[in-house]
Amino acid sequence: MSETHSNPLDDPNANPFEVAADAAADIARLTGVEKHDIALTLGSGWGKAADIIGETTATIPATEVTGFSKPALEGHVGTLRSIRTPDGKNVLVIGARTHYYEGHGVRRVVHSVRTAAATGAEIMVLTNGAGGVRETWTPGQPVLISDHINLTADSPLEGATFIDLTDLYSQRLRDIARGVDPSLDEGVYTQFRGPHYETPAEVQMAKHIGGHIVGMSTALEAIAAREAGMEILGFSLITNLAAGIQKTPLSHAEVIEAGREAEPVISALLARVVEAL
Ligand code: 8IG
Repeated sequence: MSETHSNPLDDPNANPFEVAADAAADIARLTGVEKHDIALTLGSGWGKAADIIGETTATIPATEVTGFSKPALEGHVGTLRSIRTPDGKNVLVIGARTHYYEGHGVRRVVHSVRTAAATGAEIMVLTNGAGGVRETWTPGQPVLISDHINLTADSPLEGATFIDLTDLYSQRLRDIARGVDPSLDEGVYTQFRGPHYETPAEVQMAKHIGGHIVGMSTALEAIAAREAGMEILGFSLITNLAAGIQKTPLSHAEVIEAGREAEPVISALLARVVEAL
């Protein structure tokens, strides 16, 4: 990906919270919405939710907001949208996730979350497409994230910033989601660095240490969201069973296809959950 504009977060002397405050000011100016109440990051398969949560009042290319960059990946949208729900909540929908495997550093990965907090959002909803470790799960199934294991060996926090991660994925918010769909299962999200999928042995390791979902995002974002004081709700769309759990090789095409098929159902679910928050 060629970048014509330099990103302020690439300056090691930049204060990432000041960059996020600048980004939030850009969003307020470009959307005309002074405060957002809920922020929503839409991962693979979840994109359609933006169309049914409410009325889109503004759509901004991510490249117009300080510190954001174009998404590197098919299936990801490079826009930020401001949506007004029927009951009057302002939802900031982030369709431009920067993944850790892109190699721009963890500050760039969590910039959208810090920006969401700076816009005033008290609730951060993180969604993703991921692999399932539990054999009982089937591709196309949404599951709640109950906790995570961060295998990136990195953190978005810098210095002696000791943040409590008990109840990181809020029990209160999971209960609300289950009120909408009592059949929702939940599991522990295990973030690998990627971009390769796991070996079957690595999936067995994840299983043995207590992981149920394998993915390449979300855990680092959740940590930053908690640092910023937000309450977090996490959803994974199981697009494939993890390597060795399913007997066929994994492919990005399969992941996109599973997402496409599940999209109407999980988007409707997410819209109902957002309404209930
Ligand atoms: I979609 O099986 C999706 N993302 N690490 N493993 C990891 N990330 C994923 C997978 C998977 N499927």
